[in-house]
Amino acid sequence: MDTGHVAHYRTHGFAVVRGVFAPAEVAELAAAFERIYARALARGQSFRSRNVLFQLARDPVLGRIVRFVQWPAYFDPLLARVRTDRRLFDIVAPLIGRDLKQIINQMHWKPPGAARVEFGYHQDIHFRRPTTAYRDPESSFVQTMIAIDPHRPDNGAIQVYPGSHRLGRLRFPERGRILQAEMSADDLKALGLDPARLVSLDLAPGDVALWHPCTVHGSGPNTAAIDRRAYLNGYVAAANCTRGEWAFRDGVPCPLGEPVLVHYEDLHRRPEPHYVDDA
Ligand SMILES: O=C(O)CCC(=O)C(=O)O
Repeated sequence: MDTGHVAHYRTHGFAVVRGVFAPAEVAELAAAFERIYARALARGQSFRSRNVLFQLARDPVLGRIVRFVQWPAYFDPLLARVRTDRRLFDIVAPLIGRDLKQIINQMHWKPPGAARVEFGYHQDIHFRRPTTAYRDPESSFVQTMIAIDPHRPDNGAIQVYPGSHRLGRLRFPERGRILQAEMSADDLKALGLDPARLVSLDLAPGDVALWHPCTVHGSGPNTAAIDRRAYLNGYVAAANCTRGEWAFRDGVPCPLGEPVLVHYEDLHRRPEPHYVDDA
């Protein structure tokens, strides 16, 4: 694989690798997104079963929608295979090594016309909790995202702030959960950042984007007539994290077994399936 993305990532805090997944593979993934969306929506309310979370929300335009599903790889063989795909390893390993755990496995949707699907500007590093589980998160974690649909400004593409990975942890204005916050230029200005410097991730289906845990980013509503679906897998250098599912041991894919602690603190106290609040 061309490793040009490594230099770009180190300089700018993000990179795009073009054409990683072939059209037929993307079509298979898109079918999985359809299937899982229908399954999540059929619940009628957000739902958790151990690490798997179906997060629904009420959109002012579309009514009830699914915003994301966490850890679909536990129940879907295709998504399980892709999380340990060699190509994702080849993208991430030059940055954080060959022994990798995974702490993000997430499907994101922004259905056509959906208004309330923004992610306010943030740095992922603030969500690597508990902080005691992570050593040196700045240089140990990489987020990846596979575009399922064309990913562009009008359907809610991610906007990244180049070079912000070198700014350390920024103190964002308190706006509650980022998935309920608008992408506000004022948040950037409050931090002394110039909104004109933002770059929109412009992706074709099958492209993989990656970004650093301190890279400032957010994404807006979908005002287009097409979907905006994306499959996110976030990896961490295993030696620097006591949480997460093994993904690769010395480059060898690790299948999922019984769930281990990732984000859901009550995994062992409340393992039974239950409804949770919508976003
Ligand atoms: O899908 C999106 O636009 C949000 C992605 C994001 O900001 C994140 O996962 O940190």
